[in-house]
Amino acid sequence: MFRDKPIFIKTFSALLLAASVAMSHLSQACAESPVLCMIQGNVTAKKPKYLQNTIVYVESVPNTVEPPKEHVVMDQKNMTFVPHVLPVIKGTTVDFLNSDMVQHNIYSPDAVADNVNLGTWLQGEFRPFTFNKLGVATLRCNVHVDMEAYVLVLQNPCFAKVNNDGSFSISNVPEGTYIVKLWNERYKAEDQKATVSANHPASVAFCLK
Ligand SMILES: [Cu+2]
Repeated sequence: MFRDKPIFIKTFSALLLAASVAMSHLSQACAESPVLCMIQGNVTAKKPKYLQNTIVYVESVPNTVEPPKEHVVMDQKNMTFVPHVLPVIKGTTVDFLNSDMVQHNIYSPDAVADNVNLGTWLQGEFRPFTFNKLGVATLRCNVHVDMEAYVLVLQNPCFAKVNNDGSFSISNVPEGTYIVKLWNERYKAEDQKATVSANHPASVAFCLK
C-alpha cells in the first residue's frame, strides 16, 4: 500500500499506526486496572539493628493474585542463606542454589513448607520448591546447624522490606481498607489498619517489641 509514496511518508504512516495501537492498548489498560495507592510508614525499635530483615505486608487484598512464573533464588553461599528473609507470593517456586564447595542438606521443619527435606546437591546446582501454603517457613541445613532462613509466603505482592532508618513504602495497593502486618525474626509489632485511596496514601507506624 505504501509502494508509491516517498520513504518519509511510509515511515510517518507506520509511526502513526504504531502510536494509535499503543494508545488504544493504554486506554484499555487504564479502564481495566484498579486505582493503585501507596502505604507508607515507619518502624521504631530500641536499637536500629533490630530493624534488619523486617517485612511489612498487607494481609490480604480482594483481587485474586497469580504467583509469578519466574522462579526466585535463595542462595547458599559461605554457609549462609542469601537472602536471610525472602517474602514471596503463594505459589511461587524458589530455587535453592548451592554456591558453596561443600554440600548442604536443606530442609524445613514447618508445615508451611510441607516439612520438606530437599536433600543434598552439588555446587552450582539448585533444587526447586513451590510454596503453596500461607505462613512462615523456616529453612535449615542438617549439616551446618547455624544456617537459618525464612520464606514468608504471602497472599499478595503488597509487601516491602523496611529500610535501615525504619521507613518503608508499599506501592500498587488497590483502593480499600486493609490490615497491615509486620514480620521480624525476633520481635513483634501490633497489626495496623490502613485506608488508602488515590489521593490519600496511608501512613502507618509500627513499634517493635
Ligand atoms: Cu549447610
